[in-house]
Amino acid sequence: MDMECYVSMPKVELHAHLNGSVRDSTLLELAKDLGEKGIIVFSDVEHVILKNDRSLVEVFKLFDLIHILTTDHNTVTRITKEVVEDFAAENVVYLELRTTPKRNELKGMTKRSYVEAVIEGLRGVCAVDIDFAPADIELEKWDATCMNNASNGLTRKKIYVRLLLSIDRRETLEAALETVKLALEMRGNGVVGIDLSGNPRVGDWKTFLLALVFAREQGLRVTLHCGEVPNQEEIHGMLDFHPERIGHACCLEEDAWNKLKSMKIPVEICLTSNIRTNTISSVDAHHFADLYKLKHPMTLCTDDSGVFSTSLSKEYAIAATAFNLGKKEMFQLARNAVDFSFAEERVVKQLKKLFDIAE
Ligand code: 6MZ
Repeated sequence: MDMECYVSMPKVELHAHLNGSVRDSTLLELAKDLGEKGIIVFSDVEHVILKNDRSLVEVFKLFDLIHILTTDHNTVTRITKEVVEDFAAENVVYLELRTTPKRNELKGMTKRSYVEAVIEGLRGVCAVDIDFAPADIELEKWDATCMNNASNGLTRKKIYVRLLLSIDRRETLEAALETVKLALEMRGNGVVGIDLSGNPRVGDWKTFLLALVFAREQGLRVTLHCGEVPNQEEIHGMLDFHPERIGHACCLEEDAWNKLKSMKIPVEICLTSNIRTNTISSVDAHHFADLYKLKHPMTLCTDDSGVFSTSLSKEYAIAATAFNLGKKEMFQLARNAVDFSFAEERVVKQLKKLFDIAE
């Protein structure tokens, strides 16, 4: 299969961080602008943005820089629109986009206004049809309009987008609870769940347990970054919490592996991210092969397509080559991801229909 095949195939993205998925060109433009205003020195950050090989430590330093560049309302709206349009352009039909609500007093930004700016970005998507469950639109009418476009020969792409709000491991329990409450309020605007992420060497995941339990009790879906570093006590604790999905699952020792496999928790696999950050030594050594052989539920994801210069199509191409999988297997892998999405039944049904048509 050539690259074009992976691009044209419908795909589902379940692990993409908003600020990790920003185009380099946008970051450079924003950095130039802040450079001209004397807020940063452009020549100091240009090579940081364009650098390709990064350790896990460097990745989190880069996020601190990206957040300086992106955290005002208009920029959050702009990057959301661009990220969705980029995924749609490579035929991602369902995107579960995650982002950490941020407070920035200098910009008059609260966690709520941050999320509102993200939603404004979804509203602003115009290159494709988008369904992000906005509270003020009747969804059946929306579906009908899109069908109408299709039957009138307007071959516009369509993407379903749902949001996860992330808790950063640097936060306090109070801040995490604020994020969960915000997610509950924003459910009508397509927020479907909570993610725990951030530098895995910072903080203790148990700090957030109460917030995660509260999220689950209130019907939000939960995914955790688990096993990006070899902290076996944390990995066991996370698995025992039984999240509905986990991200990465790289550094699990045998008993945790066995636990994960017997619990059948779906894994969000991020090949390029794991290799670039040296979490896994090479693609051949990646646990994808083991999980695939066992038919363990899993899905290919980009993690941070901007930071790691990748795309979901590229991740499919890498997996197909490394693990010797054909077109049929790759299509099935993409289709299986629909079952692990946190979208409502209506969307799951529509996506399954879409895959049936494309087969
Ligand atoms: C853990 C990660 C991550 O939320 O500002 N993030 N957390 N492991 C990773 N693997 C490399 N990649 C990204 O997007 C950026 C934030 O997502 C989390 C980090 O907290 C990062 O600051 P948002 O949109």
